[in-house]
Amino acid sequence: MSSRIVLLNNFVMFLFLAGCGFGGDNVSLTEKQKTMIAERIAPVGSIVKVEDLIQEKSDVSSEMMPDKVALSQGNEHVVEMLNSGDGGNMIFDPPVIKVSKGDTIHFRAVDMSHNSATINSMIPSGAESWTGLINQDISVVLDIEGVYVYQCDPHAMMAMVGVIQVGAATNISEVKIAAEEYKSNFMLNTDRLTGYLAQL
Ligand SMILES: [Cu+2]
Repeated sequence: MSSRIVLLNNFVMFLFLAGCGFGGDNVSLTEKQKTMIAERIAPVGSIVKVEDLIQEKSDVSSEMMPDKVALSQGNEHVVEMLNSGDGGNMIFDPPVIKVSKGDTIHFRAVDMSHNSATINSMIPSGAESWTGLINQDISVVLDIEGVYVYQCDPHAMMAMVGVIQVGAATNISEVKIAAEEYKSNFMLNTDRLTGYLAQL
């Protein structure tokens, strides 16, 4: 190929580029066109930072965690003994409560064949146990701080249990260990007690 043809090729290429507006001088845009171009080249969607993704992920996992139970107001609290409630069959309602030291809990025999009785391995040391009669209301005053786990004796195998936290959860680690062992008695609702304790 001769050098003349190469030069000619370069010249043609120059004309082509100039015609396309890359020459510079003949490019003049109206404000509207500039705005349109700016909109075209603007990033699509919002910018998501890695930290935000991590935050979102932890939000999702916290949704899967049970809600923590808030301190019940007042000094007297009612727990109903039910055949069926929001959380399933053979259940105390509410199953988990946080109260203040010295508060009274009234267990109400709303449905038949239930009672409320403490489980000895899962009450604070020095606290008094209680054993209600079947079909009878029972009220207890809780003066010792800590976590109390109680059950309905006829439905213990169905994990008809309840949890009361009085003041600070001083014995929570002992109760959690005992609960892991105790849940081998459950034939149904085997994770109920673990779930209840996680709400404290
Ligand atoms: Cu029961």
